[in-house]
Amino acid sequence: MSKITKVVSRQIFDSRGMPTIETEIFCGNVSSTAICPSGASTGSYEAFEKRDITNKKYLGKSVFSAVSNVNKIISKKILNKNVHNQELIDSILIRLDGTKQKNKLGANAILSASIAVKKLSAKLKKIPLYKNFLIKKNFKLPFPLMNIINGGVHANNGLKIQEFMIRPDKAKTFSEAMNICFLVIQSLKKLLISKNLSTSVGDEGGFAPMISKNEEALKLISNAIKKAGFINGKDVSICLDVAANELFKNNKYAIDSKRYISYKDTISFYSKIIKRFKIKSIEDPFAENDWKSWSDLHRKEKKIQIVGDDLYVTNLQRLKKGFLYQSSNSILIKLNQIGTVSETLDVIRFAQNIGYSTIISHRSGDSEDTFISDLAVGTNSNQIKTGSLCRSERVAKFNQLLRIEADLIKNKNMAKMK
Ligand code: 2PG
Ligand code: MG
Repeated sequence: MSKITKVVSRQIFDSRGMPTIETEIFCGNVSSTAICPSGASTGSYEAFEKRDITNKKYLGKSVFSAVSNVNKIISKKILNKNVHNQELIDSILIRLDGTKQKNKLGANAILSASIAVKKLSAKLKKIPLYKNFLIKKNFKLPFPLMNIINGGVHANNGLKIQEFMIRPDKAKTFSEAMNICFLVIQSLKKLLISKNLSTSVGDEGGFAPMISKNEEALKLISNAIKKAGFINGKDVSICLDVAANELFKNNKYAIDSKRYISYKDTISFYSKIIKRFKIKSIEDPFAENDWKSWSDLHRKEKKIQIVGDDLYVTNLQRLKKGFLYQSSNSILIKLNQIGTVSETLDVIRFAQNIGYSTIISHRSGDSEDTFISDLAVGTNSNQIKTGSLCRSERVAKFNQLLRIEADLIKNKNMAKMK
């Protein structure tokens, strides 16, 4: 039994308490559900998220029209289709919408159906979800890019840089990686308490203390790494997501203070903190259309992982342009930026072929859905960004990776870090 027999969508809530869409797909009495995540710092080339902007019931945030698009339009077209034929189903969804950014049906409507199909296919094959992607053997677990201080639009503390993360570079297994992150987070918590700073958290579970200087956050983190018994830049590296789209005006950037400075001075600022705090990875250092600044930084800081998020928006055309301009060496992968599983896999395949690292990512508005954990392992992506070891919607992804690790060990397929 592999024909889709029923498709049902409903409005539920995400981790910020905002409405989102969940779709359940059935083959007979077996079903799978998928929940669409939602971003706060979005790129303008992302696929369109449909919300009922004129409906005041949920202050313009409800997704009833997207739900209705699944229940009334999408369901009719995918009923009776073979659930294992993901590419065919996704191409039907893409054609049915017919617009470049999925404006008609909404990428949230389309993606919830697309992911549910992928999950149901694995369930019916009776294989773990991570075995239903590009990789068929030699699975590897990803390094967590663990968010430990939140700023930007994910917290209201005045910190300019959106995400301060750590990556446990010396970990040999995923469990060890989690252990290292746990120790650094607990060490940071102690430090914050000792300085009378708040230990409450932001949207992605990282601490959101009332500090407004990037340098202060970086000092706290390098101290926390040291106090936990690790060496910054060796055992554990500091990684950033600047989300510079949010800090860009009139061709200038305000990354480190309220003052807007030129891209050249911004590059000097990056070089300074890279050296001083041994930073290994910077995401979205510049705005989404500022291709030249990206290439200049990439050329100057060859050893640093430069990650395109709002720059590429998981879009093959934009990735190809970035490859041509040599804008970066890494891409952040977010399913809802493009809207279907198949298009996401195409981007991952292309990125890996050109030697980019692929980092599978959550959104700041997320849910208990753990699809991205399986996607990371199933595509041999060497990093995953899914928040901190706090807030159940973030922890759920890490817990799923621990289950996958256990499953691989059970099958004598030792989980190893890349
Ligand atoms: C990002 C993401 C996820 P948002 O910028 O990388 O951390 O944030 O989902 O708000 O775009
Ligand atoms: Mg980002």
